[in-house]
Amino acid sequence: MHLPASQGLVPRLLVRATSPSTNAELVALARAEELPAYTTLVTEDQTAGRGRLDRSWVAPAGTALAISVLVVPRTPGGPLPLERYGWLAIAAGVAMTETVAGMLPTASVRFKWPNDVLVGGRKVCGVLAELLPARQAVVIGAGLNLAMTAEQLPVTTATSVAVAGGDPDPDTALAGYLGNLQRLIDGYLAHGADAEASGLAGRARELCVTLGREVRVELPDGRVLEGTATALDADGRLVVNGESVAAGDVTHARLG
Ligand code: BT5
Repeated sequence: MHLPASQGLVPRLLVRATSPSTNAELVALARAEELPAYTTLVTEDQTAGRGRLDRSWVAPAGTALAISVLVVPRTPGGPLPLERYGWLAIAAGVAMTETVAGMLPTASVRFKWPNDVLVGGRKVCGVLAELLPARQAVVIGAGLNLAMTAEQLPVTTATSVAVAGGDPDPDTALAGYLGNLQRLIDGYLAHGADAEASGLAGRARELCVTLGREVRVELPDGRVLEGTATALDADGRLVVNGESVAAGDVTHARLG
């Protein structure tokens, strides 16, 4: 893969011809050796991609990017408190939403809390953040559908940059994403993990398709919460019927 625009945007860019899972590979590397913050591992051929809750992420070789970035969050006051980590994954969703919007200027590109990027209501990217407790770091993975044809889409709810009519250039996508991600996360951390003050919360609200919708949230403990999603709270949790939810599967009752 030829990535001239992306090279130099991060301290270390590891490009793999193939990888079982860029998240799994970067987590293993980060455990084994000291890596600089924003070390990035990328491939166009991920063979055992991971979604959340043991689901899988699937893309034919050469049609998508799997990107994993090591984030080592430090605020001016010290390490990032654990409850403030939620904004890091949201920053990745926002960064990718901005990137895809730049590649598809006439499309409706929106962020679906907590981890999806949608084009015209269809999923073009999923984000998976995996915490490394010992190192107080997190690996943030993003799978982006680029050159997939309509026939190659793995599920009917998916789309790709090419299907949406854009130029599926991996270097444009990666450079845009890495630039946006570092700007958003560095700003958030420099403001002492205050998402409101850094502008991250405002940007997320602007792009988030979930707010104001009737939603059904399947919580990890099996409970189901139904109601209107009204806000993102200070920790990046979704507020539904006045209750904050940290992670769950959100279905929009009405998509429009
Ligand atoms: C996600 O999970 O959306 C997170 C996906 C993260 C993938 C990246 S790629 C780089 C890094 N390395 C990894 O191993 N993973 C990360 P979730 O919300 O659980 O969505 C998974 C569901 O999305 C699946 O059950 C399918 O229904 C659907 N799906 C699978 N592949 C897809 C694709 N290419 N495009 C759209 N939807 C897909």
